[in-house]
Order: sequence, then structure tokens, then C-alpha cells
Amino acid sequence: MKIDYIIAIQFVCIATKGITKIEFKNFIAQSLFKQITAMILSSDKTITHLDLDCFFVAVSRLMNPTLNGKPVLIGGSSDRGVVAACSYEARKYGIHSAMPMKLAKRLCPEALIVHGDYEMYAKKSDEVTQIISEKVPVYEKSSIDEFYLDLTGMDRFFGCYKWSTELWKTVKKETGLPSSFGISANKTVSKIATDFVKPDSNKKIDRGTEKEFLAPMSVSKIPMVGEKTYQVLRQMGVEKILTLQQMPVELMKDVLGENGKTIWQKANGIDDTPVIPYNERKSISSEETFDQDTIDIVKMKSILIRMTEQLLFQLRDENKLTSCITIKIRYSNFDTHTMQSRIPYTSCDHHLIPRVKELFDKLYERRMLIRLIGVRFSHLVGGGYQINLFEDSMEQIHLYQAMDKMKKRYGDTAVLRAAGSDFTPRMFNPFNGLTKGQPLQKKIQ
Ligand code: TTP
Ligand code: MG
Ligand code: MG
Repeated sequence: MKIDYIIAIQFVCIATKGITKIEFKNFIAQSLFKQITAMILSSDKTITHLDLDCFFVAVSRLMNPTLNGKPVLIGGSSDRGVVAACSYEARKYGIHSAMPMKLAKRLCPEALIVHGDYEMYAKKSDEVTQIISEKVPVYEKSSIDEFYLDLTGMDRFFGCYKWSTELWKTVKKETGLPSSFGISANKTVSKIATDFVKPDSNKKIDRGTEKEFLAPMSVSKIPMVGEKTYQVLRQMGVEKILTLQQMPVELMKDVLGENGKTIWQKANGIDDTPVIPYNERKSISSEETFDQDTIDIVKMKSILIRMTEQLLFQLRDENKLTSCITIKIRYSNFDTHTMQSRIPYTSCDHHLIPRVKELFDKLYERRMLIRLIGVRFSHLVGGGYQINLFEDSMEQIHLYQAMDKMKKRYGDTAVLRAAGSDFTPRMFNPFNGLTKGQPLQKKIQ
């Protein structure tokens, strides 16, 4: 209908200009193509966001049903520990993820504290991914327990909401894990809808009703608004999303720069970020070829440690976690061997370095001269978690934050583990202006 109308106008324009029939046909074909392309590009999207409910707790409950219905905290039980996850029963006491365990215990002394089983969490996360990957052509795994599904175009064949509901039920039936989903025209609104209906429920936000849905909520519900931004907005007297919607975008830009504009758009239900297809092969890696082949195990391990530290700094900087390590060695005769190991999701040096060394020991069994070693971290997911592991303490979190701050300011070799620093070439080469051996060859595949 819209296209007919546009073509009719074009016809009148062309007719009045006296263009030949062939030129006219070409013109129509070209403009039709342009119109259709533009329509497809701007076509209304349908995006579902699905997030598992109290994921770690739910998995622990599958293994130990006596935890059902009780306040449960996952984390290290020592006073220095941090809450990685908590059940909805525990949340009633004001407990939340990343809270010091000591405080959580004070808020709810009867809470049951469970040491997490990270292997199991990774396995269950894979199970859900498997179900989704079999059913959805375009999906993004944005954290351990969270997915965006691009269902655009599917409504011509099925109702997207009905289809999402079926998937949601299948996830629960096949994995035993409850989840919630939100469905709307974009990622932001769908994510907010998921958080809004949790647990074990779903919500559809119809096109055109996004602003009205968001208006009464606190600005802290906008995914980009962290503690700092929230405080800035509060100081400006902004509490509800409605106030943001009514503010001129320029004001937000003045106060918060480009981020301010994005936050304003999100507040208005506008978000055109695409669903980025998840690819398990996506990885970050580093390898080093020796000037002279070597059998010096201490040196090789030291280099592996340095490479691991640098790669993990990059992962943390991008708010990502890995759940798979691969070690590669190439012997002097060019025989190349690799060994892989699935691990709990993390980006912490102190958890990964021992696993890297362990894997290297297993792989390097021929005691022959080695020409190259490498390490790769794959099965990456985002998350931006403040804590990666249940036994992490506040001290450790602060230590990583301080280390990463220094690395950001002074370069990624500014702080290194002693074990990995022995072989860090630091010599500055005045002929090419480079520091020898740096930066390491990093690849995102
Ligand atoms: P979330 O999806 O943020 O939380 P959740 O699944 O426990 O609860 P909700 O029902 O509100 O979705 O995180 C998924 C898991 O990731 C969570 O169970 C524990 C883990 N996690 C961390 O390890 N560190 C963190 O800082 C956070 C927030 C979560
Ligand atoms: Mg969750
Ligand atoms: Mg989540």
C-alpha cells in the first residue's frame, strides 16, 4: 500500500518530465529496489530476551532439592566471602549479588550457604544454549544465563510471543530450570521486561507502548545506568524514567556525553543495537615463537603466565568471561599439538593460571625441543559481573580493580605476577621504537 502510493507519486513526476518507457521501467525497478531495501533495513524487529531465574541457586536446587523454598546464598562461607547468587527468598531480606557474605548473614541468619559447583553451572548453561541453538537461527548469548533471540520475520509464520512461550516451557521441561522472558521491538525494552516480570514469568510489550511501560520505573532499571550514573541522575533530581523521557536529549548529552544520549534513547524505548550471533569459536589468543627452540619448562610456563595475564586483562576490560582453555605447542619438527579443557566461567588470573599450567604439563609429554607455545580462551560470554567466582573475597575484587586500573593507565605489563615477569622482554629498541616482544600477538577469531 505504502509502496503503491510512492510509486504513483513517482509516476506522476516522471510523466511530467517526459522520460522514455525503458528509462521509466529502469527507474521504477531501481526505486522499488531502494524502497524495499529501506523497508527491510528499517523493518520492525521482534526480540526476545530470556534470563534464567536465580541461576546458580536453581542449579544447586536441582542437585539438592532440600534447598527449595528456603533462603539460599551461593558463595564462600568465610567472613571475607561475597554473595555470588541468592534465592528470591533471601532477596526479601535485602540481600543481593556481590554483597559481602558477612553482611548477608547478618541480614538473614537462617540463610543456607552453599558452595557453588561451577562445573555444573557451566554444564547447565551449555544445555540451555544447546536448546536455543537448535530452535533459533539468530541468538546472542550475552552472559552465562542470558540470551537475546532475534525473531524478526518469524511472525509471518508463527506468532513470536506464542513461539517464545513454547521455547520458555521447553527450557524448563528439558533442563529443570525456571526462567523469564520479555518480548518487544528491541533488546533494551525486552531485557527490562524480563527483569520486571521475574521470576518464572513473561511479558510482551506491544510496539508503540514502550515509553508508557518504562515511564513509571526507576532510572536504575535502564541496563546502562550503574551506581555512578544513577547518583549523577539523582543529583539532577531524576528518579523516574518518565522524567528522562521529558528531558531534552541535549541536556543529557551535556551532563553525560554520548552515554547520556544513549541513556535518553533507551529511556524512550529506542534501541537499534543488533542481536550479535553467538559463536562458541569466538576466542582470544596469544602465541609466541622462540628465537631458539627450547626445553626450558620454567621459561615456557613463565611465558604462558604472562600471556594469560595479558589476555585476561583484556577479557576483564571487555566484561567477558571464558569457559574454555586451549594450550598449543609446536615441537621443533613442526608437530603441533593442542589440548582443551572446559572450566567454570571466569576471567580471574588466580583461577586460570593454575589450569593453564596444569594443561601445559599434560600436553608437554614428549620432552622434545619446543618452537612455539600458545594459549587461547574461548566460549566467551559477556556479563559484566562484579564477581566471577563464589569464593572470591572483597579483597580479591578490590585487588583486581586496582590492578586493572594501573594496567589501563600504564599499559598491560605495568603489574605482573613475579612468576610471569622473569621473561618479559622490557628492552626498548631505539631503532624501531618498539619494546621487544610486546605487544604479544593477540587474535580475536
Ligand atoms: P543473574 O542473571 O544476574 O542473576 P540470577 O540468575 O541469580 O537471578 P535473576 O533471577 O535475577 O536473573 O546472574 C546469573 C548468575 O551469574 C547468578 O546466578 C550468579 C552469577 N553471578 C556472578 O557470579 N557474579 C555476579 O556479580 C552476578 C550478578 C551474578
Ligand atoms: Mg538470571
Ligand atoms: Mg543473567
